[in-house]
Amino acid sequence: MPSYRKPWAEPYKIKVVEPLKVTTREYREQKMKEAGYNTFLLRSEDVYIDLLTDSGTSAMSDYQWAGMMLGDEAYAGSRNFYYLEANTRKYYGYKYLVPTHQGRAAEHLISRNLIKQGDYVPGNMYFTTTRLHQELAGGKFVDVIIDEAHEPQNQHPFKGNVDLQKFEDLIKKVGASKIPYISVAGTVNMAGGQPQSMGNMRQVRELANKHGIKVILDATRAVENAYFIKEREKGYSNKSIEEILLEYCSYTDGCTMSGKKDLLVNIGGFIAVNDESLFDELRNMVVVYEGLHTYGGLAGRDMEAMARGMEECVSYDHIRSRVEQVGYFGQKLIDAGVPIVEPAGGHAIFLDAKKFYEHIPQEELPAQALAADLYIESGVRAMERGVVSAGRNPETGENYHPKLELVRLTFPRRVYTQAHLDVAAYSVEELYENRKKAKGLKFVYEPKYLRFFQARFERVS
Ligand code: PLI
Repeated sequence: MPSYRKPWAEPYKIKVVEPLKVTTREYREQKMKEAGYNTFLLRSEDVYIDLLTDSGTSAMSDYQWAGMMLGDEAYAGSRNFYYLEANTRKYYGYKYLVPTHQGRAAEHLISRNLIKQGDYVPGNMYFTTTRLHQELAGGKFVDVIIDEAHEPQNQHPFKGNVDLQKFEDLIKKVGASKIPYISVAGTVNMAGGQPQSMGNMRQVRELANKHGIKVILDATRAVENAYFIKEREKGYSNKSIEEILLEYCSYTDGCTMSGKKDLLVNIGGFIAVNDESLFDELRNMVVVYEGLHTYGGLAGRDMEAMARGMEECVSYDHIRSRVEQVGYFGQKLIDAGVPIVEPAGGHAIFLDAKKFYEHIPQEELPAQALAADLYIESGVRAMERGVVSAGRNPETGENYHPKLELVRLTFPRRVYTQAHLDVAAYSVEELYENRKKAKGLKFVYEPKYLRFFQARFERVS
């Protein structure tokens, strides 16, 4: 027997490669300055290892690419739509499907349909686009996630859980008639990719039922959530990912989906619901904003790739490798003493910028500065998930001050090897050793909506 632990390997081999460009520090410093210290404004060709997002950046399989050739590009009634509809029923269990071009389009439609001016929408932490659509529809988002989710080093295995007491308190305070639905995500992106337990989802359903409140799932990374349930929750270790996913969704009335994550495609999304009259409304509205209800802004080939991605993403070997790759990276940073959100999330590792750059106050945007510095020092691209992403309260105009001030290193599925991860981890560790030299940033341009995408900054003197 060898003296070391049995290694694991990616459950795929590489058929097509895309060369990476290696640049110098001086070059990157110049590019970061030109991009206003916002990693979203860099050109991708200037990035070495791109950990900006796992959204639409995954590698499709040969099976998915083969499916692209079977695109039925009819305006109405494409066969790829019916296949996607059948697979959505099979894997997620919802009766009715409305395709959309991506997740935020689904959020737009569901928010416009269900939320009235003055309503409240509780949720297990906000997500940027989700909350914005709720607000634009006249709603007010209320965070009802458990307190542990806001503590980076808290080891709770299900930091994505809804705090039922907070949910009940809100119902008592504003009345159930002002709460059209609770917005539940599994996993929870802004909390660090943390999962929600099945038991918690079941209890959310029970409480919502008592008051006639709908439960709408953000199913974007529900397969990753199912993997954590299998690994961590009593009674689920012998169930398949498919069984867990179906049970999880069964406690909800419908979902919005960004297919660009779990579903292994570069574009695509949908809404799926069980209620026929809601479906009728959504199907009617999709033709105004997206396209006919059998394509919703997608090409037939995109729907085919997404339907096939659904089949692939529930494979245990796939999802285990995907989540464990993230865990491997996280463990390397923990071993090196770098402060991260623990336990490791499903799609990303989040650096705790408040601790990493202890000397930079939150008003000087430590996470934004850290993401910029990481690119300059190593060519690794990450994303701010702190005060810049949180934006402003639309009523008061004040900045939201999230407890979590994070930098997200996000892993595209099936794209990078363990060697890339080692290089990225080394880069973070090196930056951590030199952290004392770092300086903060200030806004020089701030767009009105989702400011983190296009804002520009300069160094504070
Ligand atoms: O990027 P979209 O419009 O396909 O999906 C929006 C969206 C909805 N919910 C969740 C949990 C997301 O993570 C999400 C998009 N996330 C992005 C772009 C990300 O980088 O995490």
